[in-house]
Amino acid sequence: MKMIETMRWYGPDDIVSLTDIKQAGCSGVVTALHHIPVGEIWTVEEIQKRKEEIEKAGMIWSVVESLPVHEDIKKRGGAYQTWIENYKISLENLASCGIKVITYNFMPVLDWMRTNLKYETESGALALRFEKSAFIAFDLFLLKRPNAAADYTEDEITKATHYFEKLTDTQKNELTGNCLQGLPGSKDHFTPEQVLALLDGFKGITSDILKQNLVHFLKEITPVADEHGMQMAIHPDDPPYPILGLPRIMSTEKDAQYIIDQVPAKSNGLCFCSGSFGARPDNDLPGMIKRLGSRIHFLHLRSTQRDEEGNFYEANHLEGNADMFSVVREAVKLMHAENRTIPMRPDHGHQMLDDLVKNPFPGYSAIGRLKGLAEIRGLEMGIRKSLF
Ligand code: DNO
Repeated sequence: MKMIETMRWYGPDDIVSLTDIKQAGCSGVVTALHHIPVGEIWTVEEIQKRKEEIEKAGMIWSVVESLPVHEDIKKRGGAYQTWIENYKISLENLASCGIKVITYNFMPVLDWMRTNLKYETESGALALRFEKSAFIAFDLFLLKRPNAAADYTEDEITKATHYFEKLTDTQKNELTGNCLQGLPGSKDHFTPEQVLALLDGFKGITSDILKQNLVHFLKEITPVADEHGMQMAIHPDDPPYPILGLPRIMSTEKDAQYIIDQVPAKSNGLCFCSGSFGARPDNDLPGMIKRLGSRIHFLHLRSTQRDEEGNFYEANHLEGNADMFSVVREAVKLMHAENRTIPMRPDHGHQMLDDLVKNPFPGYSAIGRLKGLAEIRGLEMGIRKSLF
């Protein structure tokens, strides 16, 4: 049993083409209908159109990433019941087109967060980085979130203040732009005003409430997913801890286990992202694969390099803190034990070589991902041949 190799494709506007993905050796594509507003129904017609485009390029649409969850569902307010009903219809429509692995996340307001999208690594290739002082400086002095200071220690605030004092106006704008990236697949940025208003909408939503809202959502949608033999794959929080005063509830093994215990439906599982979980030293990545086992429906393979201050950057796929050998070995063993294949994608990649003069979606350049995929492919083959 071998992992199904895929790459993410952001659709027709992506500068990385389906031909590029095919040449990287992928049999599958991971994509979403990014042009459909969050909450609206994905029609069979729209799904089919995208599916045919992928099949014409000689691959299959293996995984949806993401079928996004409307913010009202996360708050269990507004028109959340309508959005849940729409979600179920989108799932049915996807299933009727044969697309059955669905990634989503339950991070309020923002998806992943980095402070630097062009961090120069030792080789000269560029990586995504999260620097704590930069983020705190953004929160306190650029976003100016009310009461933000209460979330940080005195020492953290002093460091962030020093950091901020050294920034030029251009650097301040860049930091704001990096932190306010729009949702994946969009080239639009949020404005600080928009984000402050969205954050305000989550006032009073504690981590416990958000967890209950996730459980409620899963209880609603998993019967539909089960009926159609689908696999729901929740993506972990990135970074895996609360930010901007928002709760984050999918950051650890305990968090994943909690939703599985609460909603044991067969379809309820996760997208195991070694990069997101791995940004926390207390997440034992290979152990998590072993224990979460059959609940792992999709793999994002990437590594981060952390430092003691809580900063991290995205390392080469086989380097950094994630023990990629053990991660892939556990994945190989899991597939063998359960006699199934798991789709995986090399998550992110450095911006390098010819991609340095292009403008790819952050983390999704062609060459860096190609390199990551090739390295992981070799690692997997070596492990498989040595084990079985
Ligand atoms: C970042 C991605 C995430 C992921 C979503 C899933 O590169 O891994 O944006 O797609 O969180 O819903």
